[in-house]
Amino acid sequence: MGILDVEIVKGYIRLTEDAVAKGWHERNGGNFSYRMKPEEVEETRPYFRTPGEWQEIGTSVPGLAGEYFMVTGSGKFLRNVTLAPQDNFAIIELDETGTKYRIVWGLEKGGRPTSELPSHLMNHEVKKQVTGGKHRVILHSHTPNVIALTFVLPLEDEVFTRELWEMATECPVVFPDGVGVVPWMVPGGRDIAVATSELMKKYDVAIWAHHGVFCSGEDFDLTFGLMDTVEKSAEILVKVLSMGGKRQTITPDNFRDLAKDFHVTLPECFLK
Ligand code: 2HA
Ligand code: ZN
Repeated sequence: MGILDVEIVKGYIRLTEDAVAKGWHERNGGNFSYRMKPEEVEETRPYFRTPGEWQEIGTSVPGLAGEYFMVTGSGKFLRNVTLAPQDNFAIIELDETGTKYRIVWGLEKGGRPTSELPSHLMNHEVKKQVTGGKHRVILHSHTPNVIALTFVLPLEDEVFTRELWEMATECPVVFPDGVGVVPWMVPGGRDIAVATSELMKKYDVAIWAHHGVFCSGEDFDLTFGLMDTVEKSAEILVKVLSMGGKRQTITPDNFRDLAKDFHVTLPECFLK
């Protein structure tokens, strides 16, 4: 029995494999974090090493003080997570102020958590609060079709939500709150983290123009499934636009009927 036999660790690794197989993680592109449950921390604790030094997160997340996260390493290639988990991701612990972290497992050949750690942690902090602790997963992927659309569609939440909903009947059921769009910003810092976490108050999906997507969810299946649904819908839209555009589509009243039968609330701002 080793840490790689622990269920939650197996699940974490499996998601990286699936996301890489999708073509969302070229080179060191994209990153992935999971807010661990206390019992999962206890299951993995026997494998922890003497913790490293406390390091600055680069932002403040007091709502996550003392929590543990599994997180991919900065500059690490997600395709290598399966081959050498201990070198490519880490378990980190946050301090009691929510401003510092330290590595307690992994990244054995050196390195630090993802360059997008501020965005991941600020999203986790918001999602923990607005979902009453249910959401635990943040996945950032470089999904080609969504990225392509950010060069063509207006960078507005209403436009992206409506277009993605129209491309697959299940979309409004999978992400009834819609999707948000962050204009192009320098990645890796606090500013883009603040902008993204602001959108995460309303949405489970935040698109970074000309860069990629952040998805939040309760578990690995739901979060991977959300990213997959959004990207597939974007792929259909790219095909439709390439074939000369829509000749017919799902109408606002169709959506209202769908909402009734599937017991979801679709904000009217997306049905104008
Ligand atoms: O290279 O995806 O946003 C990692 C990233 C940065
Ligand atoms: Zn990225």
